[in-house]
Amino acid sequence: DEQYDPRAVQDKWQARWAELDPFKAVEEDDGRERRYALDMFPYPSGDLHMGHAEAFAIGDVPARYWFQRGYNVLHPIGWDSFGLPAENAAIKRDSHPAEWTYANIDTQAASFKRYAPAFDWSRRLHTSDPEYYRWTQWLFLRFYERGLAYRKGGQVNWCPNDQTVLANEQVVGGHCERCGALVEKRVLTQWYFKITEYADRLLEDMKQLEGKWPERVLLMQRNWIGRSTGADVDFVIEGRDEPVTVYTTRPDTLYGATFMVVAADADLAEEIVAPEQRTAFEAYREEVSRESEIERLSTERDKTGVFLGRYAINPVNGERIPVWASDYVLAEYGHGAIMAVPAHDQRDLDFALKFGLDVRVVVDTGEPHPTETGVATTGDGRIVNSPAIEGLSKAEGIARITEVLAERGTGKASVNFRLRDWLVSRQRFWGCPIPIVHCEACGEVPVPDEQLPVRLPDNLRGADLAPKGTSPLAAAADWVNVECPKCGGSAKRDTDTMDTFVDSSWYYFRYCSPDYTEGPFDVEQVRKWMPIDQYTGGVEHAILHLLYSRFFTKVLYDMGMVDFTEPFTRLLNQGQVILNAKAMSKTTGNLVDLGEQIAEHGVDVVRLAMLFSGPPEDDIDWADVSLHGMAKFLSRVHRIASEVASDPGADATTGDEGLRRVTHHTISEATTLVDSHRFNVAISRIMELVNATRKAIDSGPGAADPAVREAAETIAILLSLFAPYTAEESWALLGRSAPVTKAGWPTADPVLLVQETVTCVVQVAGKVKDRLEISPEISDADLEALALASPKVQDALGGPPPRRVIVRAPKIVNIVPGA
Ligand code: ANZ
Ligand code: ZN
Repeated sequence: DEQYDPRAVQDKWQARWAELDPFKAVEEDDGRERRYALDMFPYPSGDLHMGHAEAFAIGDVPARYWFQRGYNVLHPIGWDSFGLPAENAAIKRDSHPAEWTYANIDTQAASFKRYAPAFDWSRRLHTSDPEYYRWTQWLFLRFYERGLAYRKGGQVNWCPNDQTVLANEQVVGGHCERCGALVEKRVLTQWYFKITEYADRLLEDMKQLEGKWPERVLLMQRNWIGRSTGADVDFVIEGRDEPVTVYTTRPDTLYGATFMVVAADADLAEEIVAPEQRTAFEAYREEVSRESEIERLSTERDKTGVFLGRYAINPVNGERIPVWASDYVLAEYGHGAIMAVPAHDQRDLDFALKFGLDVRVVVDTGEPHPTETGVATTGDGRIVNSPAIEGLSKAEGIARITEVLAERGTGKASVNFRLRDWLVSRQRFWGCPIPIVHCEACGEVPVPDEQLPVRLPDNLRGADLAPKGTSPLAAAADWVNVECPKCGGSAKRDTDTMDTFVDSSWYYFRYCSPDYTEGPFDVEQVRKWMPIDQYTGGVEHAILHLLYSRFFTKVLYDMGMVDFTEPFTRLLNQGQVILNAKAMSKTTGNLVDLGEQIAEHGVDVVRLAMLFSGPPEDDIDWADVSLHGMAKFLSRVHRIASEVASDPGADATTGDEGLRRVTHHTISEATTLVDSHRFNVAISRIMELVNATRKAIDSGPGAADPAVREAAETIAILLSLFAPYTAEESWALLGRSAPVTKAGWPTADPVLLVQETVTCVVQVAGKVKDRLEISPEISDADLEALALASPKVQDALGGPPPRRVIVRAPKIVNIVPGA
């Protein structure tokens, strides 16, 4: 018979689904429970690629499952449509970034419609629409009012290629997260969001996510926030009035501090360097300014530094210790200066050994002296050479010395975070304008809400947008020059735009009421839909997007706009699609074209291959995937549906019990497997059901048996989560009306789940001695053991072991007794 072509039914069903619009979320309460399934929204960088195909196939499974279960499901789609690639394309083509952006969105939307995730298209949004970014600006102003958006000067990360500043989170291993260029430092005045004010809560609230988010994402967030506890200790510097404070996690080692190190690029180093050391210091600082943070913190590198010609006084013993400058101390962490304890800190030890500085053991860990081994002893032990805390353990020592310092007024307990404030301004055009006006008389003035949105000018294009280190918006004179909203005097608009991560920090709220005009979202709708039950997306967002979104949610909570503090209840990170173990992403280029794959194999085959290849978290090597196998399976499904010879509504209970048992076992297992995201295993169970059904048709009760219909309908419904076109086509062949998506998830009949038994006859020397109730699937070996263990058989055999045992599972066991 001719092979089914999954491509043949796509157009028909796509049109039919568009008509039925089956995936619309219902705003009103209709008695159904709600579920919110969200996929990380795409950036419109051309057509959809293989990575999208995987992510959206995975994200679609829970959405379709919940539809089947009768929930009121919100599964929206939109575009993260501001950003640099659009601007670079516009420069190249002498056009406006909007042209490229919206053309790509149209392309992706068309591809999505064919790929057919169960989206509610009516909620579609684009972050570059003024209707959307009006509210991004509104939120910025609320942050501003709360002191959470502020401007400050200082050293920032600068991408020399993209000609813009970057947030710390966008610097990966010292390189620009987007283009890979080596990031430089510049001193600039920029806008920041005060995410550090939420550091404790970002950490604390992770308790809500334990076991629901991937452990590695939680770990990455925890490390990024980097909470550390210790003490601030004040050291007097000879010849300086103000003491210098250092932050230490090991105040118990204070007596072992043999020198102090100041960050080479900290103002303090510049201020205290002695005249005779200035030339050496300045040369060194110049060298350091060219290094990345990663290089600076590396423990592998040889230590470098310069003596500042000054001395500090240890507050506990009055000892005079030299002050050095080095790059391994960071200006922006703690106080930009440390007390160095070479015996118990490896970096300090490396430094001391290189420059011949003292090493004094103050914690006896039982290990050899660090100068002998070159290894600092960092573990617990008995504190020595430390009059105020002699003999204590590490923990006791930390507690006690902190008290002593506090009593003397030379120190206190302290908490530090690695997390820095989020730098949000960008010197680029295609982003959300910062709604602030700078007035000569009034300073920073927020644009009044009723004047929002501050729209991007539409007369800039092509070369006007070329990166030059300052915002292209500055060139639009008629846009920049405005009346001050406060005093009416002449003022200028802020010409920076926001980091696009600001746009994506709140889009999922907007989906709950995408056309709302009274605010960023309708508080009531958000209360009904959120938090999000399932969020699916790439692990590349493990820090950036997820941390920022969590921060936004907490601010909205504090504003009284939402009643939860974590936006994403469950998170699933899909793996990557690779080819012969080479990463296939937008940066490395697409080695396999999704459009071509779909044209050749059809949507269902591609989706099924994505889902069947392994657990959703694992990478998929496209070279290992059997598209032919997927097509063959779908063909078998289709053939079964076309052969079923009973009427819809036939009474399944009158059908073949063996097949019914397989069907109901499959339902039961598929339910558990989908619930636990083991989609690939769920698909193998469906495959087994297909095999059993084939067998029932060919060599069992036949195509007219109602159990065969029951199996075929079950296959169609279960398969609708993974291969929607074939599922729908099968459903139609079975005489059912579309859409299969809402057929309802089948429930397993518990009676059919109970293990069936058959009776096995056990003969000894040709005489029936026992009857055993056993599983029909029992192995010969198990049955033999069971038969020999029977007391009646043992009686009949007497003492000696049997001569032969002939097993015909599951019906009969024949035993020939021994002599
Ligand atoms: C003395 C000491 C003795 C330290 C010892 C450690 C072990 P975390 O956990 O990351 O907070 N430190 C402080 N400020 C620093 C800076 N700006 N740049 C580089 N290092 C800095 O680490 C805190 C520890 O890192 C501090 O505790 C300090 O070294 C160093 F046996 O002080 B410690
Ligand atoms: Zn003014």
